[in-house]
Amino acid sequence: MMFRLPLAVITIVAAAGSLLYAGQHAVSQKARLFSPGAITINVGDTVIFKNDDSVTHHVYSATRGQEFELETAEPGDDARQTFTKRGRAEIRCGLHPGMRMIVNIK
Ligand SMILES: [Cu+2]
Repeated sequence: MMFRLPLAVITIVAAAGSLLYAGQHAVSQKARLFSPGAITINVGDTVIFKNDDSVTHHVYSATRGQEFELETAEPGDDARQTFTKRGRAEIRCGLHPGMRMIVNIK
């Protein structure tokens, strides 16, 4: 019993630590492009899509297994997506068909 409690505490602290340090990655939407055009992140990381443009933007993925759609974002606003599965997601804007980027999730 002497060993079990400290071990449990260590496990909880480690789990909390990994949540605390889940990465955040900024992607800009500017001049009707995503920038950068590709990023690599870890499972559990969040990508913040910042609208640095003068027009409304949108973010979605129709990639199989990585599907999501965020609310449209006005200039100055951002939209966030946490990626919970390994793989590769093609990110697009529903308002500007030429806007595409890749998120690789390790
Ligand atoms: Cu757009």
